[in-house]
Amino acid sequence: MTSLLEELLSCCSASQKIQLPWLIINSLFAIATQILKYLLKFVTHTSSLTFFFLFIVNLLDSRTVMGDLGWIAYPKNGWEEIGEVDENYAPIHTYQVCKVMEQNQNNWLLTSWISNQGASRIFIELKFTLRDCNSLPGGLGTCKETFNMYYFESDDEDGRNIRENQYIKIDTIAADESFTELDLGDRVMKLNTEVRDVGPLTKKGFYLAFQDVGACIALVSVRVYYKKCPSVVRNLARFPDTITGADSSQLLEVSGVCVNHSVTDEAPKMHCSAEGEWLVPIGKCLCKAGYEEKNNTCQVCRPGFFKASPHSPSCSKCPPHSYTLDEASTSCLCEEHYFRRESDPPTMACTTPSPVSSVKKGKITKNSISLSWQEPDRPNGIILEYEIKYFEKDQETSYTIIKSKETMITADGLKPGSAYVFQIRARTAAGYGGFSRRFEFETSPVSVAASSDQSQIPIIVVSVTVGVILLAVVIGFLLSGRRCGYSKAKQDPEEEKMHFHNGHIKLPGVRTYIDPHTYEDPNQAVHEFAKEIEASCITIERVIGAGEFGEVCSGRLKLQGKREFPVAIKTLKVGYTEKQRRDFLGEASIMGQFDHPNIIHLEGVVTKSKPVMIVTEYMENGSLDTFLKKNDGQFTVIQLVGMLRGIASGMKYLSDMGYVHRDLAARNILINSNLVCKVSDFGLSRVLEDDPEAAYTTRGGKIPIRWTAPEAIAFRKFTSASDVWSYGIVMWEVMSYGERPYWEMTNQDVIKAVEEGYRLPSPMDCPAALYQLMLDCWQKDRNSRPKFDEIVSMLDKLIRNPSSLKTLVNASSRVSNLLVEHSPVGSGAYRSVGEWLEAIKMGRYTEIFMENGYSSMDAVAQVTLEDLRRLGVTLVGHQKKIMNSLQEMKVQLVNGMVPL
Ligand code: ACK
Repeated sequence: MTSLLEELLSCCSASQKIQLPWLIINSLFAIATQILKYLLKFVTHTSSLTFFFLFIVNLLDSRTVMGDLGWIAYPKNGWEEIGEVDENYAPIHTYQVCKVMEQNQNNWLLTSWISNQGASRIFIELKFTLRDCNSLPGGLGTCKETFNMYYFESDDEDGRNIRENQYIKIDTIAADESFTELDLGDRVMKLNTEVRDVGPLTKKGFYLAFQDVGACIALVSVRVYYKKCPSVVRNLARFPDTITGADSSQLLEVSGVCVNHSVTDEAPKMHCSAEGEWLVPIGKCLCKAGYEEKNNTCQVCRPGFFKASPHSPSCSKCPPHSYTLDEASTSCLCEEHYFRRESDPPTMACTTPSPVSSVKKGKITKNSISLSWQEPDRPNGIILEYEIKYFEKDQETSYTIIKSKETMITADGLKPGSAYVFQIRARTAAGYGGFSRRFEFETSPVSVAASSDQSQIPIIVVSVTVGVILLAVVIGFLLSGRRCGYSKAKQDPEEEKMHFHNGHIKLPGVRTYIDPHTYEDPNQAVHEFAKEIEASCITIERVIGAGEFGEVCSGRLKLQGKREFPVAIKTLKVGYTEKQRRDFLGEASIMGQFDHPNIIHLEGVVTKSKPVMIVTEYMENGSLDTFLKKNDGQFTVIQLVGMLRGIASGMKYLSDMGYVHRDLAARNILINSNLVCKVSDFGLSRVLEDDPEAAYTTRGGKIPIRWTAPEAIAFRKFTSASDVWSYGIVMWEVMSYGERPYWEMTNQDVIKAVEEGYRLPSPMDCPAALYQLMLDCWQKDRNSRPKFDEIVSMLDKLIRNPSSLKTLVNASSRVSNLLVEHSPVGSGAYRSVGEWLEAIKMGRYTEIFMENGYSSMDAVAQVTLEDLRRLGVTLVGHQKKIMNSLQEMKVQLVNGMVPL
């Protein structure tokens, strides 16, 4: 073979001709590998788009095998190994064959047995050079520019002697670039890299074979590998090393195991893609009570600190007048002479009693006793309310609690002629004081003189008593509702836990959003729901944007006993009015009530110094709409669905809490470096709620028409169902990478078109199942729209079964679902196709359009996406520009915007 090459390439020896270039390449490999390593280090440290690191496991790399590869070539004069070593004296296993002058070549090169180590899909990367047949002297009719790759599965090494026809063909391998004598002269090496994958594999290993049928090839390296998703800890759950699935589109659902000292909140799961990437984390673990999260682990609360429930974010210092000497405390004990009610939260301070001392009886009837008392001398703060506990004498186990802001109450529904015991205590911001001593009063006895018929007495007594009790129950219920009170007899242990908010009974375990406006003093609401942070704990680093009330900055927060971490800081500009301060902090009062992985987390507020600040978790990738526009076309459908799933899950939480967002839009979603989306911006709802005129004068000036359901625009019917409509618009924004809904149509035209039944068309390349979900969210009848929990389940189903996302909305149904009916584009807007294309900066396609019969605007109106592709408009951005412009023209026409 060498002599043949010498003839063919007359300047150098044959081995030089093939080896020389790949020796250069080998050194280039070494340099490139080093550069790549540094780059990877740099990227993983600096990129805000940190994806999980993916793992490739080599099963064979011919470049790193030190000894004999053990490959077999036959016939013997076919493939031959070049016995060279590199600069480190490591053998370079390159095989070459070049029988281009001889007819009927059938040269086989068999690898040794390769164990697949349990992988069911493996990848083979070949690096090779191939001689350009045309550059060889004439008359070489037999010269080929391809070779074939085969495999044969076997559980052990016995399969070596199998026949050629038992091998299964993987592919014919062709070179992207073949080299000529000229390239060799210039020392230009055209090294080809081809990767093929094989699967599903069912045995323990396999052989590879390379068949040459008359080409001039040097096989420089063969690398066989499989991919796996590497073990990670995410949301406090550990996910094991997971070998990717056999199918190239398969997503393996993997369950995570909660790390030490953590408990399951929602079953943690992630999906391992065929590419070895972890995608779409679902669920999470939480550090159990007494432990807090640090660096993906749960660390014990130190003595003096406690954490009452897995849902509390971190260990807190024991509240005033309480202590704990143990690690992992879930609550703190009150110091001597300090008290806390059993049902008080463990965050409440222990207080010394300031007890109510003088209690006077007022009016007494046979069923009621009125009491009044004096505020304690040293109340230890402002008294927020009194708690009055009373029970029938000697019946202490069954008692009633009334809460009152006044210093008097009337206990009714009592038995006539019975003694009742009363105790009163006051509550300040620091908690409850001790109960007063016991005061005993008696109801009046029933008068029986009025009855003339003695025999009727028992009946009358019974019916009066029953009537009185029923009346008392009804009155009691009405009163408790009206006063948002807590009056409940302790008959049923659950009942004592019941709370009333705005007249609604709140069931135990279901948290409800409390509108900060229901507080007389908005400052009280802020401090109830948000932690006060000392300004000295915050380092502001840079301004990242402008908020409604002042600048938004990024910075770091260092709380005592905690690691410093990045935060976003919203500031209230100087010279604010009291109303602005109230509105600004109102957002914190709302945000502070939420605790969900898809809702932006409030760290706390600074109100005691200036500037007033709201501190939240930092979201590296900022707002979703800007992020998507910046990364147009760069995510897989599964990644986009993962984002949508997160938003839906956050919205489900808000709707369960009874909170209606009213301004759900991609600009109000923040996204972090793990592509987790979180709902933010809890400001607008307040404004709309209170001011009937404000529907059209909210902060941007207007209600967000394009995102808002028709019933909310028409008669301000904002509900979770109207949030679902907005969610559909967010889906559309996400799938179209931040496109503006309804493009440049005016708000009035949008309202009109939607009222007339038109809806946004499907974004390009959108899975049909997702577009259908959008249309469901945009049902005119709000009761027919899906609920957020249904949306979450539906998206979960799609994620679990990615093949269901493969059916895309095709071009023809895109057209039938256009915002307007399919009407011809008239010649009114543009006089010629050229003028139109120039106007949208696509003038380069004018000639192609004209040559293919699209010479009039009417003809252009029929263009579909497929037509564009056929015409050679292959850039997705250009396809979008042209299709969107066409849609706009159609919309404008129907709305009479464009003169015909
Ligand atoms: O798109 P952005 O970078 O993301 O610009 C806006 C800007 O501040 C004004 O709202 C950014 N922003 C707001 N809250 C946060 C946050 N928690 N983390 C990171 N960026 C934020 C937002």
